[in-house]
Amino acid sequence: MEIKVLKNVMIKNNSIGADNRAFFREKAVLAVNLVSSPGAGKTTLLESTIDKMRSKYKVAVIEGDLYTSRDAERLEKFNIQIVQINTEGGCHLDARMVSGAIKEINIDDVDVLFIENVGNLVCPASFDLGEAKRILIYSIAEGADKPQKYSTMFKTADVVLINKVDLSTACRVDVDHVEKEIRSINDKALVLRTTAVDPHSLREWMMWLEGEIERSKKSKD
Ligand SMILES: Nc1nc2c(ncn2[C@@H]2O[C@H](COP(=O)(O)OP(=O)(O)O)[C@@H](O)[C@H]2O)c(=O)[nH]1
Ligand SMILES: [Mg+2]
Repeated sequence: MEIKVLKNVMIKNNSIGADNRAFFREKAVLAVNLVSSPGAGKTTLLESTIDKMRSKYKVAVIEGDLYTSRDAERLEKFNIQIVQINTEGGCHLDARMVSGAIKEINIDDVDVLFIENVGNLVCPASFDLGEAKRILIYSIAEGADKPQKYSTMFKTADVVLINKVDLSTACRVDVDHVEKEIRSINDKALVLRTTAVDPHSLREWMMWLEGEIERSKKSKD
């Protein structure tokens, strides 16, 4: 019985996720779902990324958190559209929450929509939000064994950013080894190394992102 209930929840989620995806396509908006453990660097990456791109592209953000609007407050300085979702203890965003949030956004004024998911390396993997791309930020400070331990999350990512590489020596983590582990789980994902606090480290990430934004704009023509 329990299994059936769970199955129904997933079917419903996938159906709303498909509607969200169709909506984003129609509006030529690149929707990006940022997933990670708590503290891996999602908001920091957003701060550095938005700062670099906001003169060129129109950005909106959906912030997902159990409680508080702290991440949304960190992004207020950019003067962009931000919607906060508080899951009140829920460990992930779902497609219905995103569907509600996009009603609060003037989507005609958006090129790229970042969705910062709840920090959790398990649950968000199973919930399609209707995003075009799923970005997993994995911080090397979490330890080299986490990709294998939380492999579902790594399998569903389009891009894996190995973040906090500036801490590799202090954390005694061999970044080449970590990258090999990730590639052995998902050989299709783009794997990049970043230090989100250092905007200079984000060149490849920005190139990839801008390429995807341009692609999604063209798909409308
Ligand atoms: N040294 C270092 N610290 C980072 C990096 N990225 C994020 N941080 C720090 O990690 C902490 C958590 O980052 P935050 O962006 O809030 O993580 P989130 O919970 O995934 O949104 C903050 O103190 C950041 O300054 C990085 O690449 N290197
Ligand atoms: Mg955050």
